[in-house]
Amino acid sequence: MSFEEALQLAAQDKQTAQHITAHTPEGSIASGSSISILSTPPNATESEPHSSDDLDEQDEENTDQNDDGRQGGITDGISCLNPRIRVEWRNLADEDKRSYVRAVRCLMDKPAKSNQIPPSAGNSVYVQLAWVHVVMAPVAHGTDLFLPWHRYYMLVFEQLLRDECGYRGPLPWWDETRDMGNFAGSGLFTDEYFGELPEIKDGGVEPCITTGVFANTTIDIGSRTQSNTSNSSSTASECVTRGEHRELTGQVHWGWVELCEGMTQYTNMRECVEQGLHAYGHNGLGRVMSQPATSVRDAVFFVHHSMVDWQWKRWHDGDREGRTTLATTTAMSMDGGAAAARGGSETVLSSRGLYPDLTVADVLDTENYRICYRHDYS
Ligand SMILES: [Cu+2]
Repeated sequence: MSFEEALQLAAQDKQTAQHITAHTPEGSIASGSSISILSTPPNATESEPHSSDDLDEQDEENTDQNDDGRQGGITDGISCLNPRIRVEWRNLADEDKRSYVRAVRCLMDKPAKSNQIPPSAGNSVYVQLAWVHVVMAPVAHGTDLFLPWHRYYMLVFEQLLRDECGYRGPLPWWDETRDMGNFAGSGLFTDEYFGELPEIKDGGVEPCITTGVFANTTIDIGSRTQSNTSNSSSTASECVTRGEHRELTGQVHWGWVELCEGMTQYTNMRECVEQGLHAYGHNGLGRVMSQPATSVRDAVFFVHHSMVDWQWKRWHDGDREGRTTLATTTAMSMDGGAAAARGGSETVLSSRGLYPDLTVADVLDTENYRICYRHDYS
């Protein structure tokens, strides 16, 4: 989507908003099934500080003051008392940057959890995680589930870092608008961290990543039959290549952030985010990152999607009372199970068993007692 097209979408969005205002006396989003996620949390009387659910669980280390004084994710089972903070890459201490990329690399080197997916030998935890993205790609892109499923996916990723690789630092996000047209200058693409990001001009060939913590990795996801991509230029067993296409990264400007968060309808905002900064960031980083299903092969995926999540969070903060439901989400199957019948905010978000499912309602507000995080700035 070009920025001009996004402006048109914004104009339509405003007309729709006026239309709704004219026909509903309350003037709010017309949804009969709005679910307030802040009201009446389940088991409120039990007030357990920790849920038994793995994904909700806040580690002992993390519910108390950490060694380094960092706090985060403190919840009393009712509200999010002290959220974990996701830190923009440049605001992370060098030591945290190093331990973050090492922890991600650790997921790549760690043998797959037994009896877990996918069922083939020689896989790593990271490949399992990437595989989950491949199988979920058709429902998790181009639909209203794009934002909630990827939020859940980021939480699964964070929990794997903690459980499998002992990571205790904050999850980083990358404010790409600060690097418009020069992603290479972001500080991510150095020998110490993600490795090189060469500029690719017309017809240039993107090299394999041979420097940095992820040098010479392949991330073989195996069969790509479910990857839902028509472009076969990135086969799963090839090296991970990367290159900056500045005609695309040059589109990553702050105007998108404000335009998307100005939308009144969830679906319009989602489309604006997905086809705006999300798409330009992916495509601007070359052929591995531009594959919708298999882009997780490049670990930079996660700092990118952390930024996408930040955009949704900003939108939600614009109207915390009203933006508490995905009014138009219909029932979709994420796992083929019985949960498929439930739609809207009750739609189940699945990681195919890596961690317990959550629902859309669980992740609509990052500052609820279940997921309890926010970003270092908005
Ligand atoms: Cu995705």
